[in-house]
Amino acid sequence: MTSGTPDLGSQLAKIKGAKVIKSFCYTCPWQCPTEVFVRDGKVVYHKGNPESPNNIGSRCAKGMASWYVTQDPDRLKFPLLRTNAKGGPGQFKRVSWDEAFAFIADKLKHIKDKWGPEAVAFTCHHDPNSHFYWHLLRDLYGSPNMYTHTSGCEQDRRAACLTLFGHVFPMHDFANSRYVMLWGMNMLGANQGLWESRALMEAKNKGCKLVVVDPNFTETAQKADEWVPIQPGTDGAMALAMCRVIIDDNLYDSDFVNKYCEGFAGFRDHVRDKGYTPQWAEPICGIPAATITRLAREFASTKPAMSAIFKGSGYYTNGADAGRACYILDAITGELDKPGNLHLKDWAPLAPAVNIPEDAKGKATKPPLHIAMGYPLAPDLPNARLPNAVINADPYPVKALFVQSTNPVMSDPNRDAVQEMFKQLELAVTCEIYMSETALESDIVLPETSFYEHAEIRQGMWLGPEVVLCQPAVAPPGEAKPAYEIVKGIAQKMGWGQYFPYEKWEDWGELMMKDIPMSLAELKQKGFWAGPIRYHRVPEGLATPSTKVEIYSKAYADAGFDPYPVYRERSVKPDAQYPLQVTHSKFSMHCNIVTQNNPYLMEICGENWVEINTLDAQKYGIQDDSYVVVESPKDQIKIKAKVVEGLVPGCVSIRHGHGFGHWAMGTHAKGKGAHSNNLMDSYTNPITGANCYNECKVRVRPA
Ligand SMILES: Nc1nc2c(c(=O)[nH]1)N[C@H]1C(S)=C(S)[C@@H](COP(=O)(O)OP(=O)(O)OC[C@H]3O[C@@H](n4cnc5c(=O)[nH]c(N)nc54)[C@H](O)[C@@H]3O)O[C@H]1N2
Ligand SMILES: Nc1nc2c(c(=O)[nH]1)N[C@H]1C(S)=C(S)[C@@H](COP(=O)(O)OP(=O)(O)OC[C@H]3O[C@@H](n4cnc5c(=O)[nH]c(N)nc54)[C@H](O)[C@@H]3O)O[C@H]1N2
Ligand code: SF4
Ligand SMILES: [Mo]
Repeated sequence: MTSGTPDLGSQLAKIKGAKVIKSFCYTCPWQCPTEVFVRDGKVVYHKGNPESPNNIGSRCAKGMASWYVTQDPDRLKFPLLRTNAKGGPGQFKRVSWDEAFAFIADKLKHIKDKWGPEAVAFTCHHDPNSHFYWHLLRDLYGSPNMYTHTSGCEQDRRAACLTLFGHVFPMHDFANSRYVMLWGMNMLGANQGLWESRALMEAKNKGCKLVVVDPNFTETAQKADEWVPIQPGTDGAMALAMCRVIIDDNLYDSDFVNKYCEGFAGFRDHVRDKGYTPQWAEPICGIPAATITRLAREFASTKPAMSAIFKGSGYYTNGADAGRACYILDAITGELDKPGNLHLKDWAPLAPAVNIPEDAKGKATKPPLHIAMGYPLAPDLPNARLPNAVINADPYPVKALFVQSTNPVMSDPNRDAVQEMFKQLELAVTCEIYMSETALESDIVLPETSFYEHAEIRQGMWLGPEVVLCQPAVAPPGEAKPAYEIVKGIAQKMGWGQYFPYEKWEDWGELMMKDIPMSLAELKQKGFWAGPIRYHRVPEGLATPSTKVEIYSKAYADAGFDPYPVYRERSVKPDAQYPLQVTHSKFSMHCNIVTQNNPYLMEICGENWVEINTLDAQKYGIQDDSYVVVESPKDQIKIKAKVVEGLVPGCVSIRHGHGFGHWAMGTHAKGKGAHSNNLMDSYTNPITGANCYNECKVRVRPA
């Protein structure tokens, strides 16, 4: 629904006396600002906040269906303590919050005494209010191991952005672009910000050329001017060959590279010395040399332009340098942080919600896990290596894991290893809204509130600096609590209650907003604060060690890696026994492992499937819409097959999100679809620590 469109739903809700609460949706990580209409304690209607630049009033199907979470009888309602031995699905008894807090505090004290604070790690996905846990476990307790699940997500992209641009999460200024090249980034399927998807299509309507490089003919590829059906795991070769053409044809921006880039001359020699030509790349990528040459020339001579990645070029052991190479296209053409480019957004100056005095801070005696594991360049924990730390005390013992809003048993590669890890942990605490597969492996399960039931103030995912707010709209189910109350409860049992003095969420909300030019009261009325969009930050100096775009990375050289991106083959390639390459992709109608207990979304998309090309389907006797067995050297699954034309022959695309016991207690999710994460082993990108879900070969046969 856009502003200006007659909005009968909201008029009706107002007539019927509903209260309107400004909030945001957190069904997927893009947190669209919303208006939630509440009457008699129930969500009766909700829509996008029409004033917000993030979604301009619109929402996606997942967001629209998300109100169900407030009434889902399968939600966790009480703290649950495990009563049976670890190693099988948990049996639990209801305990009071007081007992739960005391149990956790006792274990934490014991673990710190025996193993040190670094034996406790924390991980999360959507990180709803996770910073409260960090104040407790990092600042006071002293663990350096506060992580998120990024290695399962955009870890390669994040590492490339940090290395080259000193920026953790650039946005995309599609609206002003005239040439957009997306490497495996499915904006219109697995949507990122709704404003980004809209801006991309509006730019296209104004004549922007959209090129999608992806083995799969995705929703975005279907809307593109050109689909480049690349062989999986070979983006690095194509991007480096494009760089070579741009350099050899003198199409690079010499002023920009001289002033603002570190190591351009060395890079020019590097791509020549290594022989990275389109002719070299053709047999690797399966893309004709003439096409690579033409795309390079088009890209470099159309301005403004953007070459962007998300996870498509990642998920392989060679994904780190592939990502760097795709972004170096932006750097050498001088297409960075100007209108229409990759955008090095400013962050809002949000202050901490909790201030722990220096003299109260706990001290770690060991380095953070990612450093100790040998991944100094990893922007987050290489979480496929965490089972090894827990099971083998390598690099040092890890005894406790807090898991909030993430489901590693379902989401990380090699489910066997993840389950074994949970078996070995002395303390596994899962903070969830459902009895997830990970909760089932835990010692204690804490019911958290959903974004309809708690407050949160966070950075907005828009071009300018932005703050977005969600506010409690309805009461939580049972005794579910928000993270800020859970942390306060544990802290009190640890003897640290005085550091969490807030009585209501507005108390910490005021603290967070102190440097934002908007009061908390105004934020509650409006739902967001947005500052001005700025461009042209490169000449001001970037947050890299040299303050320039680091095409040459000294950090890489110091860590023993190639300072310039190189192309190497990935680790696992199909062979005679397992002739098909696995790739993964997401559903437009679901988000990850979050939405499969929603009956409305399950009605549209009730199970996941594997896509296979017509030629391969013929070869292996696979019928469309029939069930097949997908078998890797490690495991096998039974899953529905979709026979498609638009997929590079020789690879399959497994749609992610359903399957396994998922959720153990979710009526609508249980038993639907198949879970592919035990097909692959625990491959980790050697530079960034990213999970390599696509390092996996399979064979397929009718079930
Ligand atoms: N509707 C919906 N929206 C979502 C999500 C969701 O589950 N559903 N999830 C959210 C999250 S957590 C994320 S991280 C983003 C994900 O956003 P995307 O990364 O855009 O989503 P994926 O579907 O995982 O896309 C991966 C794409 O990479 C392609 N690919 C695989 N191998 C290669 C390769 O070697 N080279 C290239 N060029 N492409 C390759 C796949 O075919 C697939 O199209 O979306 C977010 N938004
Ligand atoms: N095979 C394969 N594996 C993948 C992917 C893939 O494409 N293929 N995608 C990867 C990507 S990009 C990502 S981002 C990860 C995502 O994997 P995870 O990090 O596991 O995150 P999600 O799947 O988003 O959500 C996990 C849990 O959060 C819970 N949850 C939802 N809302 C809340 C809340 O408000 N509070 C709390 N406490 N819990 C909540 C849900 O019940 C769910 O169990 O998976 C990765 N794994
Ligand atoms: S894009 Fe994400 S945050 Fe926005 S409405 Fe959809 S699910 Fe919610
Ligand atoms: Mo993700």
